[in-house]
Amino acid sequence: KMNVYPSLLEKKQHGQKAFTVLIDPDKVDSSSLSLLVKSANDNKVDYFFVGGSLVVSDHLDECIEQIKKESAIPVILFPGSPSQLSKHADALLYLSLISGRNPELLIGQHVISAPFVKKSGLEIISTGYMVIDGGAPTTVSYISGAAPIPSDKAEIALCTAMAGEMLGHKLIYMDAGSGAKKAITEEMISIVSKNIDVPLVVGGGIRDAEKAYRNCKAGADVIVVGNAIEKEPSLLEEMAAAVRGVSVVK
Ligand code: 1GP
Repeated sequence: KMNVYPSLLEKKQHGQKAFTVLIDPDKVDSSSLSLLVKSANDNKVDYFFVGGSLVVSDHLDECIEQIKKESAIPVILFPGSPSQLSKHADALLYLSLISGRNPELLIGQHVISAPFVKKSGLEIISTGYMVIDGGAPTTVSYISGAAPIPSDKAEIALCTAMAGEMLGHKLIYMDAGSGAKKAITEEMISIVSKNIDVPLVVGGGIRDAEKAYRNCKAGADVIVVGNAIEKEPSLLEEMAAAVRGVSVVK
């Protein structure tokens, strides 16, 4: 069952980009979720991320069970806190907020939740999580109590990602935060991706297929979109096509 990370590595080896839809359990009900999942199936979305900085509602489990019932697309937990665990998911992004200097989010919460995480049986994907300034405070930047990396300081992002990789993280996730005003620049994506070997996940404030395409060209391996698709579900199709369009066909 532990095959999400190997699938990411394999895509990267073959020059294929992955498109991920972020689902915030607070923002869907079972009928909107059904429509979204159907569209994701039709457009061959690669992964679902489920979670968010704040999950207020208590239907995370239900939401994931429904996705698993209606789709074969792997479900990866993207937890804002250790309470966002579900045994119905396929894998867990085990996030350490390496861009911040809040020890709780670097290691403290991991220590507290380790026995539960281990017992969950989920595939654990150690992820160096980097929050990049998105032009205005986002939920993640506020909740984390940690300064994001300034959007024009590509060299800070670069050194942070390099350190994260050398510390053993299996993924680097650069996130401008959900609903970010400004998405991460291609310049930053390009510098970081050229200097790490692990897959690079990029998300936050991606609103159109063009930006998704340019991010992939710049070196992102996985594109994550939440907000834009929540607001305009028809965007899913063009975005998935744009991401696939960058893949090297072999
Ligand atoms: C947020 O990277 C994700 O953590 C996706 O952001 O909702 O802005 O697409 P959006």
